[in-house]
Amino acid sequence: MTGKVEKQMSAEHKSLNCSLPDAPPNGHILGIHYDTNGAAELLSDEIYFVCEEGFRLIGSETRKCLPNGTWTGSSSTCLDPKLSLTSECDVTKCLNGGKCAGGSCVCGRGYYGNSCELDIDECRNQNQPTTEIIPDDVGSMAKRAANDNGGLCRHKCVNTPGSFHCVCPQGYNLHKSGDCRDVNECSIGSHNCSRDKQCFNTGGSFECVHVTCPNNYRRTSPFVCERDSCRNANCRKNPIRINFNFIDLPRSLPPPVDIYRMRAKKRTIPENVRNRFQIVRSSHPGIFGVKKLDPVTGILVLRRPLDGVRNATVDFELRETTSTRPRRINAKYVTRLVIFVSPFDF
Ligand SMILES: [Ca+2]
Repeated sequence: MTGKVEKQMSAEHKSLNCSLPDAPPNGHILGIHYDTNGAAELLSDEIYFVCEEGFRLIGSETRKCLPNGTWTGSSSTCLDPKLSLTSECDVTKCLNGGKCAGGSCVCGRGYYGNSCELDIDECRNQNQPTTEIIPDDVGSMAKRAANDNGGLCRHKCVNTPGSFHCVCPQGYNLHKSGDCRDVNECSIGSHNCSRDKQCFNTGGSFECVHVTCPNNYRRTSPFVCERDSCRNANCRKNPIRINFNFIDLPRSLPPPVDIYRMRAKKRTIPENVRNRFQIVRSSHPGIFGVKKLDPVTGILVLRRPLDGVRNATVDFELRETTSTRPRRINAKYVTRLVIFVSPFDF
């Protein structure tokens, strides 16, 4: 039975308005309900083709009705394995590598239409969350890629006649799965950092980093500044040590996320001593917060999205105090976190 089917789906779906294809000879279409008047109604936006026993399905097993009134996939045929693929073919009719079977064209990968004259735009479904509406004709590699990252390509999909290819931004290599993998410029030596700086790899790029210690501090290793001996009380209020750490984050990190863990060197502390973890300086107040995991461990947490932030600096302090009166600060240690945010989600 053929006819035009219309179905009003839930609010987020548009009305389905696809012409129902003919059931293949020696086969059936599933996913359609016929009322007592013989009117067809789609049970969902998908239909399924099955062949009678002994016949082999050629073409799409599943087709989905798109909002523009067309079906994904290509026409389906139930082929009698006893018949040759070309027995009834008009070889000039099926284009782009399509084969004729049962009087109609079974299209090669990347094409659809009665004569396989139409190119499947694989990139149209790039951002769909599942493989469901990717035409069956798309190769299994593309489907695997779609499963990996919700689209055929991680970054950009370029449709071509009968196929497609993926493009990555500069600073990334394209993987065969369609994923974009960061180039580590620091390990392959393609960075241009001068000798007095260190290369730090980031998503899509790299940074040349250098630590300058504040006055009255001495650099004791590439990323550690230790306070010199103090001559007055004011000096003793400054942190004993400043550690520098560099962090690379993707743009769309969904908060809350633990960013950095700070542990006191003293794993056990006397009863009258408390460790306090806090942010004492931040380039982006409100975006980061602190939680205390246990008496000796504090965690810097991303509390708000990084949208638009490219670089951030946070001074994360461990303050050791006496908990009995008179309260006294025994020591302060600061970790200066320099955070680089990738312009992409990967
Ligand atoms: Ca990089």
